[in-house]
Amino acid sequence: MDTEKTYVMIKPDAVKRGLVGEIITRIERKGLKIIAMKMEVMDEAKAKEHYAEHSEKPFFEGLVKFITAAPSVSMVIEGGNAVKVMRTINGSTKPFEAAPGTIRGDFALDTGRNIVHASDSVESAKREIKIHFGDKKCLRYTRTDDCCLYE
Ligand code: IDP
Ligand code: MG
Repeated sequence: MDTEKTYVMIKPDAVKRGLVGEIITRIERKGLKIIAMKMEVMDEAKAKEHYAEHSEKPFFEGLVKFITAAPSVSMVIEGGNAVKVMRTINGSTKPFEAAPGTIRGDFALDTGRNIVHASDSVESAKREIKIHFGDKKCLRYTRTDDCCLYE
C-alpha cells in the first residue's frame, strides 16, 4: 500500500458549527494519522493561492471571503492511499449529491458550505502542504494500532 500525505482543511462553517471533533474522529478511526495540525484565520493571500485553480470562477471571490472570515483547521494526514481515502471520507463536492456516511453527505447541504477540503492528487497535496505549513517538518510517531492497520 502506498503511504501518502494529504492536506485537509476543516472549513470555517464546520468550526462554527462545532463539528471539528466529529470530523477528526472520522479521520482517526479510519486509521489515518494526523501528523501536523493548526487552527488559524487564513489570510487572503493564502486562501487565493490555495484556490488558485478556481480564480476565474464566479464563486471565487465569495469562497475566499468565506474561508478567511473565521477560523479553520489545517492538517497534514498520512496513511495508505491517504489522498483517495480522504476524498472518499469527505464525499462529493456538492453535498446534496454526497453519499450518506460521508462527511458532506451527513452534515452539509450547500456546495458553498461543504465543511471540508482534501487535496485531489498527490501533486496537489504537496502544493497545498507547502502553502499552509511551509517547510515545517511533520511529526513522526507510531499509533498503537499501526500494527493492526497494516500487514
Ligand atoms: P472540492 O473541494 O471537492 O475539491 P472543487 O471543485 O475543487 O471541489 O471546489 C473547491 C471549493 O469551491 C468547493 O469545495 C466549494 O467550497 C467551492 N465551490 C465549488 N463549486 C462551487 C459552486 O458552484 N458554488 C459555490 N461554491 C463552490
Ligand atoms: Mg478541489
